[in-house]
Amino acid sequence: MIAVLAGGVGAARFLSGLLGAVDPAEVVAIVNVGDDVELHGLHISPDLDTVMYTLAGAINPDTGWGLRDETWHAMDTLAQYGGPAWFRLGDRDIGTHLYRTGRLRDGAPLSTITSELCAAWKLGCRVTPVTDDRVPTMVTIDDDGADMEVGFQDYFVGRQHDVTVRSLRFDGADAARPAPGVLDTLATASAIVIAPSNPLVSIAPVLAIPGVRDAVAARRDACVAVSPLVGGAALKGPADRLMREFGHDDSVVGVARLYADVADVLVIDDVDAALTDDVAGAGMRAVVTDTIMSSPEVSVALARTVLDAIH
Ligand code: FO1
Repeated sequence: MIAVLAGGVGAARFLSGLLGAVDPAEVVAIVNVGDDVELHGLHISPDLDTVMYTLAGAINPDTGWGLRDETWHAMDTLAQYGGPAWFRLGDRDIGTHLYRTGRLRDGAPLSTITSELCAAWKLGCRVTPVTDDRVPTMVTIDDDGADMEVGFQDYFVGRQHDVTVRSLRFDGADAARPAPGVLDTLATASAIVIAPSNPLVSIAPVLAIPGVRDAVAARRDACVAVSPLVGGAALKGPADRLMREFGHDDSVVGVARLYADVADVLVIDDVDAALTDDVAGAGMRAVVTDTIMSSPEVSVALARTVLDAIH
């Protein structure tokens, strides 16, 4: 088994390359649920859906989230009434949230529902939330000089992550339990990969579930991380800005310092090759390659390099 700790878009692209490099039945994606949000009475799991839709070949290529060939009639109607339409749910995507929410109301765990959804999309690999419990990421932002705590999607989409973040909290994480199979998978996987996702708001909430960080650290020799920062910048999202705001170096060296206790190797981009020794100084062996997944071929090549780094 190859376990992949995953956030959204970057992780989904990496996973798609991995499925081109190994037997999909060997892959388990362990996905962040800190981004999950309840809106209109619906339970939305953006990272799970981004991974699922990408691996199904159904992702919207323009946005990187949601479904391709989407229509927006429900949101347009909601907006017509003056309802909250800031978080855009496409008409087809709403079907996923209706199914998930209905099954949650029936008492089914999120991991079971995720397996049902992935089976319906005929995915060859396993996708699981890191936990079946609710662990919403809460973001304290600077609101005109005052601290204000908001939900993750309020920060990320509502405010376009264009605000100063003072602190982050994974609400309920201390009491959460890993989803069935997560700890066993981490204990027995031949490789653990930390996908190129935001270390602070995508991977940290995965590692925050009790037992997960220890399980990964116990397999440090089998764990490889892929840097989401390339030349000091995030390809998508606020990873670089958040790294600076939290006092970390906004480079592969800062990423290495965050992961050195759980992973042996950090895969960095060619443009960061000169930082190889600094990554080593931070406690990780650097492997240099093209990490910008601009085509399926690059994603597959990256996945092969990642696996070669520990085997
Ligand atoms: N991101 C946006 O920037 N705007 C949206 O309106 C939006 C809606 C949305 C609906 C469903 C879904 O699964 C994801 C959605 N996202 C949207 C993406 C999401 O907010 C973030 O990309 C992730 O949470 C960060 O990983």
